[in-house]
Amino acid sequence: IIISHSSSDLLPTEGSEEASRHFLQEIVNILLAYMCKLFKRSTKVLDFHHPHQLKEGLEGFTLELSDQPENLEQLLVDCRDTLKYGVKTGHPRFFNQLSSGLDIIGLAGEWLTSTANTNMFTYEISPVFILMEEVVLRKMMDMLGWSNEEGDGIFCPGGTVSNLYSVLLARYHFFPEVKSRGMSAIPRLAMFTSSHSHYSIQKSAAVLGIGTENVLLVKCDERYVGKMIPGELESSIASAKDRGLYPFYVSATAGTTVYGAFDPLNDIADICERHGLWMHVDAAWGGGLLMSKRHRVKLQGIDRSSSVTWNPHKMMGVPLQCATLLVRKKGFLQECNQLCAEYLFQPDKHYDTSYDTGDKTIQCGRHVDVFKLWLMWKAKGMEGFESQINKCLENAEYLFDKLKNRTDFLLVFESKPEHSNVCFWYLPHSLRNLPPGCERDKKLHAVAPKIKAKMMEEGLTMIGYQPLGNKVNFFRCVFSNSATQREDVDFLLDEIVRLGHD
Ligand code: ABU
Repeated sequence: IIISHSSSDLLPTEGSEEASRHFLQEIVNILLAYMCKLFKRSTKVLDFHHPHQLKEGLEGFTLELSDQPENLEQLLVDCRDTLKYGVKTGHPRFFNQLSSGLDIIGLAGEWLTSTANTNMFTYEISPVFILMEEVVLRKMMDMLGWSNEEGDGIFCPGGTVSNLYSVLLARYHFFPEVKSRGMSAIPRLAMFTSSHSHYSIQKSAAVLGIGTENVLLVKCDERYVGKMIPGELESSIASAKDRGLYPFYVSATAGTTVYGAFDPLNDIADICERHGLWMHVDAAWGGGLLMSKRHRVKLQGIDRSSSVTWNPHKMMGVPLQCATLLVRKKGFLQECNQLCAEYLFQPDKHYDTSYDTGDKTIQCGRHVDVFKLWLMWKAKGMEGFESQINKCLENAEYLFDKLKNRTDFLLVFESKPEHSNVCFWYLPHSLRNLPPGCERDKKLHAVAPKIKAKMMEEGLTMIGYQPLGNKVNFFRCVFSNSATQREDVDFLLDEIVRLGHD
């Protein structure tokens, strides 16, 4: 079908149903073709171009905007090109990020959400989605082990914002006057989190005027995958008190970003109880393991937390974005954040206005993130999520076992990964006979970036790297895509060897 109309010939223009159907059908065809290719191993993960090349325009694809309207045919070409030059994060050989994969049901949910194009702030305009949010959040809170009498939550734009909420709530819990009087009315606060925690905890301190200097990074056990050492937390709290600071908040991590470590939640909860501190658990990455009977033991003690971050767009494979903040104290999100804007949250509406959840948040408009998760949960049940999560961890174990037996690779930590993160160095020939130490480290630091650059230029697979603490650049392989198989793990290692050969 040749579509030569312009966008003004589509709905809501009268008599344009057929043209609109044709246009959208063409879009669906483009997306379906993309998806079918995406899961084929012969397809590249990316077709890399430098920013200046994309800006200059490629094969007729231009980012520039014109004053004249383009016809629909051109828009279809633009859609195809946009996907062509993007990164196929759903490809079975994409190992670069914690969120990956492409779930067809989740995608359908996203399409429906965009079609509904509504806002989560009031029941008035989102009756179904608001009630769905309540159902899904309740289910997640049940999984944390919170009773029906406790618990509240909200979908947030990513784990960083969920973590920000947790600090905001904790501060309000101890100093409600801060809401009207500001930081000058309260003592100098101190927060605690592990040295392996996500940078969003420090960012929250910066945003909320607490100051990054007042986030005390607690030492981790480096020999055993980067877990917070409870004794170090205890002494850090004591020394902060000695220095006149007011400790109020601890963020434990369930699934650190790089190593995938789980902090000892029960030990940390004991300390928080002893010192009367708010205990947050950043389970953005690790929360999904609650779905697995085999792996949920790693989050033991999460029921004792005051708040939890859990991102279904990571381990549960829900399309981006889908992140939550769960709070133990009922009604507290509303109390902390409400400003009762009368143009939106009229108290004299004819329905139960406790379902106008918008004033619980620091945003005004809020995207509908719940529907795709609700639909996926319906489609898979808990069992479906469980088996997809177990499979990701089995892939990690498979990679770990392979690396253990290789002399050209070196594991960053020797113990079996707790999550689906596997961290390792590749040792090119020239480094294999060098003794461990500064000289080797200097050279090793350059290896992963060089391999990654070639990998992106060739586009057959993708994996991330980073330094951490005193460890020079190493690869981090993460599994969250249910399409990934063992053959893809084998391919990744072969590819690193091929690109890293010297
Ligand atoms: N906290 C965002 C996760 C980034 C990553 O994919 O490593």
